[in-house]
Amino acid sequence: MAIRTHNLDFTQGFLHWRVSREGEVRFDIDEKEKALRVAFDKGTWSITHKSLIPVKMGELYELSAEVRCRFANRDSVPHPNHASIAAEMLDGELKPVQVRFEKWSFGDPGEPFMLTNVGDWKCSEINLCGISDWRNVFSFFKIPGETRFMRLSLSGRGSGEFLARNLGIGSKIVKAPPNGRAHARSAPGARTCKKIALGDYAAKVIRIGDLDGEGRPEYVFAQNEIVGSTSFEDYRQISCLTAIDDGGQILWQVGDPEIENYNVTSDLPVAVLDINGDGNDEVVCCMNFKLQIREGITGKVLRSAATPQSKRGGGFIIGHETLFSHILGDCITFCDLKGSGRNGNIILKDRYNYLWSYTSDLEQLWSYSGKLAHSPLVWDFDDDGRDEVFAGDALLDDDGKVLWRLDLFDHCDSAVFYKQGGRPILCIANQNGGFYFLDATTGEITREWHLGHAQVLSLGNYDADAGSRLICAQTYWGGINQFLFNLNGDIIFTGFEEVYGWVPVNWTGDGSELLAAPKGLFDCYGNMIVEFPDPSIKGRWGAKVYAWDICGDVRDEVLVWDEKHLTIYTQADEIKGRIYKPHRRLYNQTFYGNIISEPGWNED
Ligand SMILES: [Ca+2]
Ligand SMILES: [Ca+2]
Ligand SMILES: [Ca+2]
Ligand SMILES: [Ca+2]
Repeated sequence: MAIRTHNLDFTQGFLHWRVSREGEVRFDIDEKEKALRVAFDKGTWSITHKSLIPVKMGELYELSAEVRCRFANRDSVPHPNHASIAAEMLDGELKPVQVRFEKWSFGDPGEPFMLTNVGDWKCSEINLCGISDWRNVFSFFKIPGETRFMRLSLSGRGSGEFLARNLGIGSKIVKAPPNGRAHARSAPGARTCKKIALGDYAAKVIRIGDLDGEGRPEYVFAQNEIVGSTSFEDYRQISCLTAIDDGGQILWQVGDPEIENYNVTSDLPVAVLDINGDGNDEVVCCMNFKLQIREGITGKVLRSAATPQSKRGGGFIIGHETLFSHILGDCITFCDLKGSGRNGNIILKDRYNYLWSYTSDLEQLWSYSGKLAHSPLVWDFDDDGRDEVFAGDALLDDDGKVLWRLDLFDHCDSAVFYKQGGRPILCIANQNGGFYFLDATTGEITREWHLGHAQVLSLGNYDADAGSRLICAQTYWGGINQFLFNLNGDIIFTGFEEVYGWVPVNWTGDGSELLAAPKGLFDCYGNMIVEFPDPSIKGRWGAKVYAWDICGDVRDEVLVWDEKHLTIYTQADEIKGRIYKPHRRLYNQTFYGNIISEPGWNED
């Protein structure tokens, strides 16, 4: 049912609406387009509906509109040229409703921290940037606790022209599937395989790899410290790297360990892989303005090059990163730009503006500046054997050429790629900009969802009965929610007001995957399927999780760590024969998802 609210389509002009502005802003009704038109130049504006719509906690609503955008300028510091449509949630005193929890009691979040106050509720926001012809947009949300009234508003700032018509607010559009339970029947229980007591070197950033080439993984911890701040962002550097074996013995350490340097709220430039093809994994990292390849087993520097000179770039997100003459480094991603069959290339980036590609000998190849993703998504999009790089706002060919470029609100936190009916599709989580499904050949948007601050994505075989892989997604800030999309881009499950996890785990070996959380494993519909014994959930900064095949058969173990312990959980049973073994690039480890599981079996 649609709610009857007066003059939402602006056919009676501004009757029942109240406008305000600062700077150059002009409001109009465009008779030809039958739409509201706002033209603005370095201005700020809002249009608020006068009705307070009474609502009840738990009700589901869809907010919809047709919009046309003309925001040409990509400069966006600190706020882009944009317009927004939103339903505000107001309490009994008409104050904005805040989202707070007593304590963090959920699974693994899509931000690397576990806050209990995520600010004013904002899950209904439809934020729009760039240039687009008429398109339908909508948000879908659940009324949070303490809300008594909902109020519709439009707002914008910067420079541009924005047209909107046919605003609508109505009832729910998505239903959870009736069974809402996936392949739970055959999941084995968990036992603790190893619990390693950590020293003062412990860190939220952990990397996993076979440093000595004997077949079992070792662990590298990266602590960090803030070395400088600008008005927008802290600059962080790796302060200590420590490699330990699976018995907890320190193999090597560089820098000074300090447990206060455990925490981090972003990625750090360190990654582990056999970059030179000799059978042992190396540690590739940035320390002291050097990009280094270190021998895994000793930490000895095998190769070193100055990190790139810092450059202003577009500054599209939070400003230029030029505090130091060279970059500190933010994230390292391995890929195969040459079709060598080996991941012998390195993508190094600063936090928001620039990325550079390298050979395994640390020769710089090409660079790109744009609205960067936290961690670029590398994949062979066109099946020519060479990886392309989705940088966040552009798809780059293996030689760095821009294949297409996007201009969406906010920046990309996470992306996954797949083919649906032969069509290459990229799904991205663009924070306050929303979730988008794009044709990966052209960059054309085919679906979009405005569900809150869009976070972490992972693609896996989360429900063996679903007939295809599914995409797990979360929102965080202004509300905490979990969603599940099918490959058509339909929402098939909503977990409002809680998150479960996003790291896919090949736990059963039967062809389906579960989601990792510090307390156990969830299915994709939010049911806890496996509880971990003696879970590590008391850490000062919360516990993080990851999946890796560490022991026993080819199924994944789950790593759970905080500042005190690294616990490795494995299955309570043993299986033989044909076991699921999906292909993933888990070595490109990031807090921001990007995990793509491709089906595979141990005997294939
Ligand atoms: Ca090893
Ligand atoms: Ca090697
Ligand atoms: Ca390619
Ligand atoms: Ca295993």
